[in-house]
Amino acid sequence: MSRIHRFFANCVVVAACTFPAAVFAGAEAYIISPQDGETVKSPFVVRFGLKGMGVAPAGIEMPGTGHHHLIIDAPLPPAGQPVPFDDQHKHFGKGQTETELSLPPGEHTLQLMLGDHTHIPHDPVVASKPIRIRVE
Ligand SMILES: [Cu+2]
Repeated sequence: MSRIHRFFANCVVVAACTFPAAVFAGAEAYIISPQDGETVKSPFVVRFGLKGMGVAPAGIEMPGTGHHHLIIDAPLPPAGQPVPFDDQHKHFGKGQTETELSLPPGEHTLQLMLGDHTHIPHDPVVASKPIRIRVE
């Protein structure tokens, strides 16, 4: 086990690392699918992409990690406070990197945002561009 792996393993065990939820340089969240402008049928799968940081379950404090939030038909929630829990703000606190979604027919926007172990957006915010999709 490398030193860095051992460090992260220790963090998981004690879940009490004192490092801030640092954002790694160049961190980027993006929606792999569907594509911007795509027409889909419910239910459809949304795949989450993340570069430069890692995914960790909610509650696990580890530098350079977070969990995904899918923002549906809503603007990005405010910085510095927990992401709301409702139908427009879905949390993937088990560390999921995809989800199956059913939305009513029509135009919708989807945006991905990373949050830390307490569901607070990173600073600076790590979020995808919003995509527009059409549900048949
Ligand atoms: Cu969350």
